[in-house]
Amino acid sequence: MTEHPGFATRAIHAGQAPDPTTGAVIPPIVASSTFAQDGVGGLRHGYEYSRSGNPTRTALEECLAALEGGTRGFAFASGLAAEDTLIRSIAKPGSHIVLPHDAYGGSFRLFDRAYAPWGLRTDPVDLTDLAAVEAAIQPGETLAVWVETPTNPLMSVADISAIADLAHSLGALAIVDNTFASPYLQQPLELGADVVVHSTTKYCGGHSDVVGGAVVVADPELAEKVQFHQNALGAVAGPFDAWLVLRGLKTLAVRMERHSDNAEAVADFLLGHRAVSDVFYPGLDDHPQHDVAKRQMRRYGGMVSFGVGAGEQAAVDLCGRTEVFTLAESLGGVESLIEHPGRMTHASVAGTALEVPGDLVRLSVGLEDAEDLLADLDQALR
Ligand code: P1T
Repeated sequence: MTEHPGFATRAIHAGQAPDPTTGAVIPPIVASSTFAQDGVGGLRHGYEYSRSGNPTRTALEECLAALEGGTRGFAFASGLAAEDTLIRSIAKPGSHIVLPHDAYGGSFRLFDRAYAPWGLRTDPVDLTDLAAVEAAIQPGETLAVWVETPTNPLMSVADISAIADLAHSLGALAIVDNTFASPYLQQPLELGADVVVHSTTKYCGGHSDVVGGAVVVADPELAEKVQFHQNALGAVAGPFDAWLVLRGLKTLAVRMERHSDNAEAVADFLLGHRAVSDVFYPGLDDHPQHDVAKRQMRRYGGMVSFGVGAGEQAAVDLCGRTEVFTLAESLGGVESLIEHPGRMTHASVAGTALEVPGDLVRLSVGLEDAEDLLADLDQALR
């Protein structure tokens, strides 16, 4: 490869040199759980057992590290498994973590319900308010600021470099969940963050056919801790899953361009519709953090949320009336999806500080023809 290959070149080639034995251009799915040794401890290419390391997973991990500009990448069985392994690599009982007050419900549930009994302390904060973030960081106690940007489902945008600077000045790490933007649209490590996490189930995989997660770290010492815990906890990506994500990554750049084109058209359409009260999309000039988004994102991605003026029941009914948009959880695939966060993806945070508005509808805008997407929304809103 050239000395500084571009994003699409890295997506197609990093970690994926043709197989030295057969010349296979695409990394094989190495379905072996174990690897023959030439005498005790005589490992052929460093592989001994597929929980510790697997060649297909290595290809994905190297590609992820190259795309995020990190030292090491690690692939997991799901986004939440990635988050869990990262947190258990760095936290101990009593550790304090600042969370976004509008994070993905499953991430909040992990911290609030699974970790709280183990003594981890968290504070949900509006990450768009830097004074509030500063006030929430307890110097010497706060381990990290957990950033999700844009957030799921309200699409608020946090200033990654400002938060990383603030966190570092007070002795904390900055961790960014980069799932909504994908590494193509946003590069948190370059902006000063220490760690990136992904649900690779979403844009990285890109075809709604795999559940996976990733951690990419900048610091080699932290990488060693994550590597130890990846093996010790064992929630690794299987070889077939790793292969699917790797295949998805090859087209990430072109997909994100088209997702952004289509989502911009959808956001503009919704903005002009009388049944719609609010449109949440960072690409809109009147999005409250549009300037920050413009600075740190290449484009604004495929996720659009909106409020239905007639209220919660109207929002729920609308979700059942679309035909091109499929009513389903998840996001980031080639096909468009619609969902009601309050009753679906974010039902687990009802009654907490993270409860989402009942009239909110979330769209994962796919790669279909834009005019078909607009016509579908138009008939459903009528
Ligand atoms: O589902 P999983 O691969 O474990 O990833 C969890 C996760 C982490 N971070 C963000 C920002 C996410 O959106 C998710 C998963 N989200 C959905 C399933 C959803 O429909 O919003």
